[in-house]
Amino acid sequence: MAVLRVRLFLWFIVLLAAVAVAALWMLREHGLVSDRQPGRLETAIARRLVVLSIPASARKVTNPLSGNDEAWRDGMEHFQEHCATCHGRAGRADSAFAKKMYPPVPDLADPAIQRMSDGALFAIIQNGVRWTGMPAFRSEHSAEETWKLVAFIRRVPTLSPADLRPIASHETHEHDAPAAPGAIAMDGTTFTPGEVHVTLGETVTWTNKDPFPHNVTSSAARMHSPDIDPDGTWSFTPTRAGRFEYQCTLHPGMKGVLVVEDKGAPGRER
Ligand code: CU1
Repeated sequence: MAVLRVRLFLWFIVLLAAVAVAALWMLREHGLVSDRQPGRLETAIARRLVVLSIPASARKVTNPLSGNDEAWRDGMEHFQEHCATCHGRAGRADSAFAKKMYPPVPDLADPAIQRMSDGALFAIIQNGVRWTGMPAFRSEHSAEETWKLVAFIRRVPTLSPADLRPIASHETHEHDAPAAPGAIAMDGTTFTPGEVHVTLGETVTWTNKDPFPHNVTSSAARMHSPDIDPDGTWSFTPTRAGRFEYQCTLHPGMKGVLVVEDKGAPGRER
């Protein structure tokens, strides 16, 4: 018995040393850059560890809103506000950040994610995942809101563009007066609408609906906003006609187009 134990212990040490050597080798080969894709083994082990870290009792809980066919819609609204920045508007990890983080942001339609139980998804949203970019939302999302998010995650694999669209129109209804032609929302790290046409002399107003700052920058249009805080607005009256691409310098990939038409000189705007 004792011999067996010593043997097991020795094997354990050998295994540990092998892991350490492999880790060191990887560090020297690739450094700690974050825009690499982890290998399949690493992904599988990490996902397994995440699930194992959730108490079995919590994992077994099923979504109390599973009978509610509309819960995912509320979840989607919430998702756009808090999660889309990293997870993408449709949860498909197509945001500007997704592939540049380590571990990368998972595609929520991935079978490996969909196989997780309701309770596991709930726990991940509430508690976050250490050593990843996933924050703990416990203090901001009530249990009900979190279950709605879980309902939305279940919907991700079959989500259609039409499912996503109503929210944009619905949101402008809820939060604001009817959208003026020169009104642009900054929502989910996206300029909406992405392309806006105005006439020279008209004022354009950006409203930040995200919980973090954005700006509006285009040197061609001589347009340089300060960082616009959540719920803040910024207005600009173009002084020259043309088609201007602009962006938020805080979020590479967050881009929009402003077309300023000079009605006095038709033909020039195109
Ligand atoms: Cu931004």
